[in-house]
Amino acid sequence: MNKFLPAIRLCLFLLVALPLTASAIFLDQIDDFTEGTTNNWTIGNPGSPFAPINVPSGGPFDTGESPDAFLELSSSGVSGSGGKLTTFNTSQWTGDYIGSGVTGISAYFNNTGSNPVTMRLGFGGAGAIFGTQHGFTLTPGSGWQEVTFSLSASDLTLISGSGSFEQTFADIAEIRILSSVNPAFSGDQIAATVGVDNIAAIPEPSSIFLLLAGTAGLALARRVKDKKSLGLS
Ligand SMILES: [Ca+2]
Repeated sequence: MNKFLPAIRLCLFLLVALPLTASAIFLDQIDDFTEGTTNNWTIGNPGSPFAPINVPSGGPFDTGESPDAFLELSSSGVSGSGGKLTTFNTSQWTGDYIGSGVTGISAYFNNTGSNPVTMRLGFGGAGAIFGTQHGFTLTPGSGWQEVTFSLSASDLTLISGSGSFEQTFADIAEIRILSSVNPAFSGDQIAATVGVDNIAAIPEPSSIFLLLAGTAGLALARRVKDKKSLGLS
């Protein structure tokens, strides 16, 4: 056998497989920052003192013995790079939200700075930019708070562009985490420090309810069947 054959096969496999495995949203995906990286969350300027960093301990589920890493965002509040609390991701949070059934994003935030922040998400996709209508205001010293952003059309505000909600969320190119008093794609200029963890792609609450209702219905049906088989009903 050609001694280079395994290497050639590997190269061919990578050529075929890599584009398929390249970043795309899927239901239940989660960024928990255990790998020690920023999971592709960036401000586009890695050299900036305000670039997101991975903090190895102090996350929401830190037990001391078992450290919990998280992502820390910071901003200066001064005009120029790093002035606004905004981070973006053009990797694993891109793609078809509608086709993958992702209709919500949950995350944990911790305001460790000295100014209140209002956390929101922004989405840039095919033909339009949307921002979450509801923001979550966290006062300094908030501790870790879990929040859920609904991605229903009625819970999103069109920021710019003319593409529809359906077009945009079928082909998201960029998502942002930001602090802004109003729905936006770029944060307010603010001096802030915020911890982020467990950013998760979830189905809408009504889907979870239906799933639970379905499970409860199955359990009930099974009990009735068991009773019948025991001659109890
Ligand atoms: Ca974590």
